[in-house]
Amino acid sequence: LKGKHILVTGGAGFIGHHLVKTIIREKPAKLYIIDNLSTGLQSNIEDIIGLPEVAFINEDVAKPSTVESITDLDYIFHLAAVVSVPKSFEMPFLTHRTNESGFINMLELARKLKVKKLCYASSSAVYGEQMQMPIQETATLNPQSPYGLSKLLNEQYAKAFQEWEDIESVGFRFFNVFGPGQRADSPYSGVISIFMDRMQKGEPIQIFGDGEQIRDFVFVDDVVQALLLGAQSEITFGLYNVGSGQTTSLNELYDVLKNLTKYSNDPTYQEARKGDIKKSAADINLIKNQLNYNPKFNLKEGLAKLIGTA
Ligand code: UD2
Repeated sequence: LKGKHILVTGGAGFIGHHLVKTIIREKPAKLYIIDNLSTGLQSNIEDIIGLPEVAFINEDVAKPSTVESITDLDYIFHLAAVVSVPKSFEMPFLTHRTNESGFINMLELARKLKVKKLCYASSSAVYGEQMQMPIQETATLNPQSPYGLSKLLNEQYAKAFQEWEDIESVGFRFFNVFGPGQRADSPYSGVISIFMDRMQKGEPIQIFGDGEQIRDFVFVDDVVQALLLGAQSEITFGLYNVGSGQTTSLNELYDVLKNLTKYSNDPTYQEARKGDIKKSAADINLIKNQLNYNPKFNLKEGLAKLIGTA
C-alpha cells in the first residue's frame, strides 16, 4: 500500500480505525477517510486526521457528493454500515440506505476511478441459521434480518459488477469481531465489550436466550490482516469467512470474562433477541488456502490484549 491512494469508509469506527492505523504505517500517498460519526468516534483517529497525507470526509457514505472530491484511488476498504441486527429491525430504511445505497456509491466510485480492488465488510449474517457447522462459504444463504439481507445484496451487486464492469472485489463475511476500541456504550455493540464494561463497573448482565448460542469471536487485528490480504490478492471476485476458526458459547464467554475481571454476580437470562442466530461457527479454510490468512489470536489471547495484559 506504499505510495497508493486509499479510501477507508467507516474509518472512525471500531474496525476502521484499526485498519487506518495499520495503513498509515505503510506510507500511502493519500488516505481518504469517510465517516459521518454516527457510531464512529473522531477521537479514534484524532492523531491520524492531522497528517498531511490524510483527508477526513465527515459525510454520509450513501451520498454521491461525499466522494466528489476524490480523484485518484487504488483501493477502497468499505466498512461504513449500520452494523447491528437489532437496529436493522428498528430502522430498516436507514439500514437499506446506508448499507445498500452506500455500497452502490462505492461501486460507482470504483468504476469511475478504475480502482484495483474493492474490499468490503460482509457478514456471517448472510448465512442465518444453518444446520451444518462449521459454515462454509458454499452454504445456502438465508439472512434473517434487514442487516443480513443488506449484506447479501452487497455481495450480489459485487458479483454483478465484476461481470458487467470488471470491478474486482473481495467481500469478507466477518463473524463476531472484538478488540480494543469497540464501543460499550450502546446496546447494539458487541457482546464482549458490553460484558467487559459491565463487569468492570460491577453492573448487572443480561444473557439473551439460554446462553448456549455459539459464536466465533475473532480479534480485530486478524480482521485487519484479512482485509489487507484481500487488497493485495489477485482474486477478481472473492467472498470469505473471517473468523478465528474456534467457537465459544455465551455461557462459556461469561465464565471466562468473570474470571478475568473478578466479577461475582450471576447473569439474568432473558428472552432471545429477534433474529438471533443459535449457532455461528466459521470454516476458515478457504481464506487460509486462497489468501494465506493466518489468525494470530484465539479468544484468550485476544482478551489478554484487550485488557492490556498481553
Ligand atoms: C454479530 C454482529 C453482527 C452480525 C451478526 C451475524 C457484532 C456486534 N454484531 O451479531 O454485525 O454480523 O453477528 O449474525 O459483532 N447478547 C447477550 N447480552 C448482551 C448482548 C448480547 O446475551 O448484553 C447475546 C446476543 O443475543 C447474541 C450474542 O450475545 O446471542 C452475540 O451478540 P452480539 O450483538 O455481540 O453479536 P451478534 O452475534 O448478534
